[in-house]
Amino acid sequence: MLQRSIFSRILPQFHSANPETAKSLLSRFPTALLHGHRAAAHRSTSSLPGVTERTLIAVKPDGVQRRLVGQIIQRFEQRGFKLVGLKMLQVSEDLLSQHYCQLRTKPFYPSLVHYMTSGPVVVMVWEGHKVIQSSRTMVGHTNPAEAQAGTVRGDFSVHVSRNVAHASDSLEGAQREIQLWFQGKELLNWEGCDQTILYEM
Ligand code: DAT
Ligand code: MG
Repeated sequence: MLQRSIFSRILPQFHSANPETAKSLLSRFPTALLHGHRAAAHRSTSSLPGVTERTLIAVKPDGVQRRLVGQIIQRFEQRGFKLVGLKMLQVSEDLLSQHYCQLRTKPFYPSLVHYMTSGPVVVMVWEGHKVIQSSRTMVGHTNPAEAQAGTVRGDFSVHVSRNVAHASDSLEGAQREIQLWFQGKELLNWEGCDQTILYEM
């Protein structure tokens, strides 16, 4: 219906000058496009194994300060992953200590906390086939000096203490981090109209 209304709006002359022509054209508008969202709903991706895998991606304070949020989101969108949660927040030390609970004994932990609480972060949940593994590859090596060009860290950062983005590193890690950063109601289950193009259904 959305497509039908857009079609009607961009060609108003059909309606005013020749309503019958407009009606005829609309009736021939491709069913798959006209009812794309319904078709996708019928062939839900949720039945495909692994397609609803989710991961937590965060743009760290340096990434927000350097106005990299849009470019990082764009990489995940253009890859074909689906954004199901997004928010900006100032992280508390408590949340951060839970997030990085495995690093509490590391010598760099105090400076990591200082850096991560120095300004807002943008935290997201992305969904798709093997999104955890793929997003780790897209974000790149922990140490930007070793990160491949083409990765977020390899393109936008130089030092391990300011590596721009976070990506969950395993299924267990992703589930734990998503629950830590998001309430269930903040995550949206929605059918993308491109799912039948991205996946063999
Ligand atoms: P990753 O973020 O790639 O999962 P990690 O979980 O080992 O890496 O470490 C979390 C963050 O801690 C990392 O993104 C940056 C910081 N960090 C890791 N090693 C560091 C080091 N040697 N010096 C300073 N910061 C470090
Ligand atoms: Mg990690």
